[in-house]
Amino acid sequence: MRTQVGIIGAGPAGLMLSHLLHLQGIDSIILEKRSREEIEGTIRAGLLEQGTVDLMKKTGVGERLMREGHFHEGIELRFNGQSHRVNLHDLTGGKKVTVYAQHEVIKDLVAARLNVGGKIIFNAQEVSLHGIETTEPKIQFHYDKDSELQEISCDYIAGCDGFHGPSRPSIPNSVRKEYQKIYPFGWLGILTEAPPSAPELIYANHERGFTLLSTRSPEVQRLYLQVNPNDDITNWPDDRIWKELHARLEINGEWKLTEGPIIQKNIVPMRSFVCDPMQYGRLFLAGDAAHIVPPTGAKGLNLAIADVQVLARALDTYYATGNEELLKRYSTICLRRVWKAERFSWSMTAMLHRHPDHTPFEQQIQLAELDYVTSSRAAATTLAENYVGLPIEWQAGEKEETIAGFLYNE
Ligand code: RFL
Ligand code: PHB
Repeated sequence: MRTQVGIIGAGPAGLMLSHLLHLQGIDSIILEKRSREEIEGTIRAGLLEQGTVDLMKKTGVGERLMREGHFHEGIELRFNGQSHRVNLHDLTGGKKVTVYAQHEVIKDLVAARLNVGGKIIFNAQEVSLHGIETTEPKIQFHYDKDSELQEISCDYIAGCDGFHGPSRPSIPNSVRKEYQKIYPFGWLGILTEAPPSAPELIYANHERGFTLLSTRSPEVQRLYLQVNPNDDITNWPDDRIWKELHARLEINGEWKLTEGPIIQKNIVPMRSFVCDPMQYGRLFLAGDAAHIVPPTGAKGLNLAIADVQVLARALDTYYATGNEELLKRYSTICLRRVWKAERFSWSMTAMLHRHPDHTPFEQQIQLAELDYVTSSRAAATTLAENYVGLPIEWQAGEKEETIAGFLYNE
């Protein structure tokens, strides 16, 4: 088999890249180790930045998102028994965020690719990368455990295979620098069949630990509790979860949390991670394969989408003109934005969680920070512009907005 760009992984990064390349007339094949049902059913992210929504709309995959997504102009921060609204819309000159589940994004992108004959090989086994330092890199795999070895030759490989995939380790250790921080807490996430308890997302700092209240639909809500990352989900029967949620979300006044049957629950650990560079030879990493953020800033999926926008444009420039200059700068362009998102996600995590090793002094500093971001317009603006998403900076002075028209004519 041969294709121009071999893509490993059918997450948001791999699928969006394949979709953008198709719009630019560039051929790709996606290799995914899981089944279509699995990738379309995995519950993960929920919050899309304005730029992600705009890209989906502009490239023809935003129809259901515009119909079923929930558009939010603000978020609520709770601490010391009080509630404070951060008006994202006013503070950012009219930007919003959208709640639309990651697996719905996946369904829309898979459908868009398959509708136009796009090639996604599901259940691909033992995927491996070869010759990434040559001009004809190859991806090998098996259709299933007992079938013979297959090979795809390509011009470039996009490693969109998440944190545990084979792409990042294909970059030699001597070239790759990795930065990591492991947090001493995890998130217990639930889905519940209940009506919304609040019109906007609530991020709550409480002495018992952090809580986030988010939504999915008028019938299903998504909530998270800070827990010990090594805790077992069997220690969390439903009544314990509700008791904890009520306690941590309580405020002085009328507000009440609405309960419902819990239909899904799990615990995920939290880490920050960056791989530098994000490219080597003819291999380009995108999304979680290159970087991880703790979910408090809601940036992971959005960063994955920003990476592949840069990669799609760089590949388009190369195929149209033979100029490799943007491809060479791929990692540098992406990492600038990645590190800002890392900083924001780390700072939201630090501000909102209970840290097991914090002294009373550090707890007071944390409350002072929350007081500051909810009482100073300058501090609230900093939070808001990061939360709705920073632009891609192609080079000094040239931001995302100036590029959108070039890529996709509306
Ligand atoms: P993915 O989604 O992990 O997709 C990688 C794909 O590669 C496949 N794969 C392989 N395929 C072939 N061969 C192999 N050997 C392979 N190994 C792996 C996998 O099966 C998979 O299909 O990476 P991608 O595309 O980079 O997307 C990243 C996002 O999924 C991730 O950053 C977000 O989910 C993070 N995240 C959030 N991001 C947001 O922008 N907004 C949010 O509100 C948000 N909330 C969250 C989150 C992540 C969470 N968890 C579960 C960590 C909330 C949570 C709880
Ligand atoms: C979600 O709805 O899953 C969600 C929202 C905001 C976050 C993280 C997750 O910061």
